[in-house]
Amino acid sequence: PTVPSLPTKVSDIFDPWQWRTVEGFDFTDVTYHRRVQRDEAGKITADLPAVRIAFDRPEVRNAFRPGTVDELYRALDHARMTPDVGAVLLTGNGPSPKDGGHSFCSGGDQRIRGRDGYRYAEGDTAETIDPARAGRLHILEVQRLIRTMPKVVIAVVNGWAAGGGHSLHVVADLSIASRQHGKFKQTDATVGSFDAGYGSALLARQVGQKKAREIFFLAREHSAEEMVAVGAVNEAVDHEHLEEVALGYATDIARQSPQAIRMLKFAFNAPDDGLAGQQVFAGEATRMGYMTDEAVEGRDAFLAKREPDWSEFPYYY
Ligand code: S0N
Repeated sequence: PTVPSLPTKVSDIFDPWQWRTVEGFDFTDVTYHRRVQRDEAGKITADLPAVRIAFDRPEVRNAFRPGTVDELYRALDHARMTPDVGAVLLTGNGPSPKDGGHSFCSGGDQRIRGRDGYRYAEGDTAETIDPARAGRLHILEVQRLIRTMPKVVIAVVNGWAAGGGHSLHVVADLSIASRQHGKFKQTDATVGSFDAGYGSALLARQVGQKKAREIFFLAREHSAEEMVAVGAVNEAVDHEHLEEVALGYATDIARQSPQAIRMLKFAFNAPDDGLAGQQVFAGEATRMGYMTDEAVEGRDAFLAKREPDWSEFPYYY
């Protein structure tokens, strides 16, 4: 029977039964779904702690134009601020209606790029573009959000991960790839661009300097299995089971302590993120500190205009 609350099937391996569309957004370039539990009739009985955010431009191998990046940021930020979401699946819809090609993301839309200010919306011209919005590589803001959000971001690489799309999988916490269609190609240098931040340096942390340089300098195609072998991808999975396996990851993540997960994520990040990484880690530590009787004593003493009494609190546990 037709279940009215089922969302549209947005990709060949998207299972509408698992999801509801997150309302309140007018996205055109990405889709945003929340995982749900349904009863036998298909009625939603609970939200589950995972979301799915997907590029939705399969006709251009899910390249992102400026508006795509804005939408992606908004969806990720919404997921960041949703307290009962612990995992984000980042993937690409498809296959392409034009030629059946599968893609995760092929990076920046090369038709809307350049020194004339790449942050054009369609219809903008050099005369109408808001200078404050021109020429910003705001996909880097998305990378930082993925890196600093206290949730596990899983790149579900269903097809091509190229250029800036390759970098997004690198910056994700975990990557799972389609054995048949997951393909990796770092084309930045081919088109005269270069991700000199996470996309390259973090990749080198993952696969070693020589391999990372090979991936960038030669811009060759790499299979999912090859990427597993070098440590850039966690698992290669038969295409039809890719999202199912990703949901299994999300389910296992949801079994862990949220606090432990975010402290671990920020601890993994900290050595590579320098003081910015320390700040994120320390922010969480401070938040936890505020929950102790000791911190409450400091606050209460200030508010009561008295000296704090630390006698209850040892220097060593
Ligand atoms: C992904 C590749 C390897 C797939 O090859 P395949 O399967 O042979 O498909 P194609 O026939 O090449 O592609 C099918 C159709 O899709 C279009 N298309 C593909 N990728 C893009 C793209 N990135 N931009 C625009 N269109 C794309 C093709 O043109 C084709 O269209 P039709 O059917 O009309 O001919 C292969 O496609 C490939 O190599 N793609 C380019 C990958 C690439 O170099 N990406 C850019 C790398 N740099 C970055 O991402 C940095 C970011 C950036 O530069 C940027 C640019 C613009 C705006 C913002 C940014 C930003 O950073 O924020």
